[in-house]
Amino acid sequence: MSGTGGPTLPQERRLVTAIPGPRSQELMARRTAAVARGLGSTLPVFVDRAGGGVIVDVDGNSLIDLGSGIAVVSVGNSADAVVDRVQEQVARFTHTCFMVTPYEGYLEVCEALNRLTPGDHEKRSALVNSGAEAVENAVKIARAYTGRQAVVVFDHAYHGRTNLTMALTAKNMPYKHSFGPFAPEVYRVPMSYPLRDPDGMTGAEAAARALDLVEKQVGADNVAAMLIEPVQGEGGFVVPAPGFLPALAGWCLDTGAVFVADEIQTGFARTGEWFACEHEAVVPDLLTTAKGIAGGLPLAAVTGRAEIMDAVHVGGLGGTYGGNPVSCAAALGAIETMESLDLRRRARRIGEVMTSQLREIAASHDVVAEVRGRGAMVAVELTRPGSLSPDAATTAAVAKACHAEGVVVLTAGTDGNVLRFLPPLVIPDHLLAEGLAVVDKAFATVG
Ligand code: PLZ
Repeated sequence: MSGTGGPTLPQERRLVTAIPGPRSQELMARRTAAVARGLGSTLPVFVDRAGGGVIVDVDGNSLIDLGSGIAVVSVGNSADAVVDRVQEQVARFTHTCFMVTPYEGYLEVCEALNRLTPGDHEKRSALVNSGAEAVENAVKIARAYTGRQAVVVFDHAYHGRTNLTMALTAKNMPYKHSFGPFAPEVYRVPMSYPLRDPDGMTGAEAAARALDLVEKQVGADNVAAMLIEPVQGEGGFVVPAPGFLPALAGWCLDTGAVFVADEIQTGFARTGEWFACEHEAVVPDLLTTAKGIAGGLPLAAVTGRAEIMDAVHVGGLGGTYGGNPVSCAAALGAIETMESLDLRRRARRIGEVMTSQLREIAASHDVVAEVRGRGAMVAVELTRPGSLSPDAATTAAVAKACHAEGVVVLTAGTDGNVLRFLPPLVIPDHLLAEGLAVVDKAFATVG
């Protein structure tokens, strides 16, 4: 066992002060004085340690983690293999810049990505620092390959906070408000959203609705890339109707557009497969990854068909820190952990437990309009009973009640009315059950 961190922590919920405790409150005051106001925080507690399914704060409270730092620490915080490989690498060298003098760890991560992503065609990968940067690069590559400019995205999409990715992201507040002008040549079309689409609309029909707009308003010949999250993350874990993704991918194949799957939130075993596209046997041309790839260290990637990836001129891709050797070591440790612990299987199991428990909650609280998700990526959407009118206030109140009881849950959705669950895939069964019992109680308390 390495270090004194994550994996050795007692796997228990333990509240020894109110949330936040006095030490966290002191740090919150310093934070207000030192940190820019634009950065929000879901919980006002400061972290001392974390591992497995718990986060221990500076007051000694042990919280159940049902968020994984937004789908990042799927292998748990400070997972042994991540810590070991990072420690070994950090002592050997911390940075040379892959564009100056390369190193093997970068290759090993690209080889793993080329092996694990859908499709057995020849692939190439490029490593960058953040999800937004991966998405930006995917667009650059698709434009270079096709010689076209337009990018098609979907309602409720989230792709990042940089200038181009703000344009690609749907929701104004808080991501875009007052930050324009945004990048041009971005076109938004309707997503398949079974809860909110006309009754019985199939995936193929939802795709036809979107593609008709693309053909009339953009023109098939102008589309460089169609970019989509196979299950939307920040948008509220919207799972498109079966057939939607295959129809879009098929249209891209027919028209020469590059089909890009943004698997930054869904990737790396989260949904029960390595990548969410696999649930419908969709093979994207390009795929973006980040978050779960490196156990918490900053790393992201674009992976895809060799002929598309290699359409870019030498020197056209890069960045000082992209594929940092310490992050690459962490990624190799995370991937090794996912394979050795069979975390895809564990994600499916977690998904079954969460879905059945949340369905029970839904049965007794008519504010829950739907329970949905894939694998260990499950959400409930809250509406005013008997309608589809979003209920953000109750969603926020339930989340707050969970936080007060020491369970970290996140919200999502264009309307802020989705409660989402993304536990670390190594969370022990008893903690998952206890976390969900707290959620149940929170619904009862909020009424
Ligand atoms: N694409 C599908 O989920 C990041 C955003 C948190 P970065 N989602 C969490 C926040 O409020 O900033 C995300 C994603 C999908 C792209 C991104 C962007 O990844 O690593 O945050 O840039």
